[in-house]
Amino acid sequence: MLSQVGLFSEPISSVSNIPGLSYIPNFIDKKIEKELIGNIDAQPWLQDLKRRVQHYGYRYDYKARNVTPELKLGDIPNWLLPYCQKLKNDLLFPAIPDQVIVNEYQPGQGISAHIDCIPCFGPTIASLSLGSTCVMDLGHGKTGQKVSTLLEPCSLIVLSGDARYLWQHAIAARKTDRYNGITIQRVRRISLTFRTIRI
Ligand SMILES: O=C(O)CCC(=O)C(=O)O
Repeated sequence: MLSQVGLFSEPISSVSNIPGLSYIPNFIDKKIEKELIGNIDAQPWLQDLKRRVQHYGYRYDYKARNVTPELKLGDIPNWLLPYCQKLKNDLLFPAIPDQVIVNEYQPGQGISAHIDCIPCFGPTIASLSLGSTCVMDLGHGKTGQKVSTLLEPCSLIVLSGDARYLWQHAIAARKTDRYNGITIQRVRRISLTFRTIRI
């Protein structure tokens, strides 16, 4: 089994034929990753799910599976705004994202298969990975086709088109992942998922 440190000397671009899925290794560098983790850990965490989360811009109501204007929390904080602006500047997003959810995954924690709320959020969703490598599983709702892709620390996965609307994505609740014949030990992972609100 391999640990996280020095696992891949070269960035791996996940190979996927899913239309609308892009994977950008090293979207940020290690210094920014550390800064982001520091900023995130200085904020209060919500404990209302199995994993800890933070919501910015608007709170997403997991029970109602909805976002409403009343759930506006305020502006995206200054420490997070440059990354929202970068997504727009890099032409990855049609507008500056105005909603971000931070998820913390301790080894053994995951997120169940879902498509991000279609009426709530715009056509592009992107997730920035910090801390740990993990495998994301994608499944086509109609054909049942399955694809697994590796998410490395500092990488960005962008879902639009089919990848956004026809494929579910999930992270299995387990402590290790197997990818290309290698078993990879998970460590603490934090992801930031960027969205635009449609309400
Ligand atoms: O952790 C991730 O990369 C994915 C997060 C996600 O799917 C979500 O917040 O809806």
